[in-house]
Amino acid sequence: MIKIVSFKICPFVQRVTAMLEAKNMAYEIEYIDLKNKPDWFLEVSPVGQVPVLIAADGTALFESDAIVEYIDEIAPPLLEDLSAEERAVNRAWSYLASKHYLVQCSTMQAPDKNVLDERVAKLGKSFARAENRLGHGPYFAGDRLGNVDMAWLPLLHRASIVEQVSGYDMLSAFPKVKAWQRVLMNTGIPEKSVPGDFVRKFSDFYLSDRTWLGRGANENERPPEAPSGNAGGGCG
Ligand SMILES: N[C@@H](CCC(=O)N[C@@H](CS)C(=O)NCC(=O)O)C(=O)O
Repeated sequence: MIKIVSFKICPFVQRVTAMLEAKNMAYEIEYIDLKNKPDWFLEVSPVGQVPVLIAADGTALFESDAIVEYIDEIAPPLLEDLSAEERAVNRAWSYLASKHYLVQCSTMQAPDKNVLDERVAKLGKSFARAENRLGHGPYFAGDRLGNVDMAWLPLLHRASIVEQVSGYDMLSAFPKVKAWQRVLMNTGIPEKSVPGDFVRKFSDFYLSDRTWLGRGANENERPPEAPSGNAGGGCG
């Protein structure tokens, strides 16, 4: 069986597990501590990063782009009968999402409103591109769930948690993206692609007292406290 080497709140991992869930593929998951990487992990991961996918024959794959393409090759694609050009366009839209995972991570870690606004503006450029490209939905490609949906899912899932916990909606200017977010949340894939304690781990890290979002986006600003440990670490 496929094994995914994971870190609980990593969006690159979630992109991979979301694909596996969307395709109903069985997999095991092993969580590691990124602050104390085990030797066996460093031996199989040239870059020392998660996700790593250990294939059934023992081959270790790294880099989420390559892993997702591998998953697409070993199981029927979510969208069948796409031309080479359509597949390439979909990969490009997927890369656009994954290039912004760390931008979103750093946005959520903004210590004050000014920094948050700067980072949200950068992140918003990618949501604006999606807004311009989305059609009538419900999914990116219309009525069928596809790879692009799975690449954007970590961004949209995390934006949803931020909104629920802090009241701050980073998608408020993008009605089509917002509708897309609702549809993807309703697939159940967001919850299935993360561990049971995801919201707590995620909130402990990104929505703690050291971030503006964590101190209550809708409340008066209090000065940030000095960082105190970091709840197990995050991605960016
Ligand atoms: N380009 C990589 C990025 C993966 C990545 O940044 N993973 C982070 C966790 S979210 C990581 O393993 N960080 C540990 C490190 O860089 O030492 C991919 O797409 O798989």
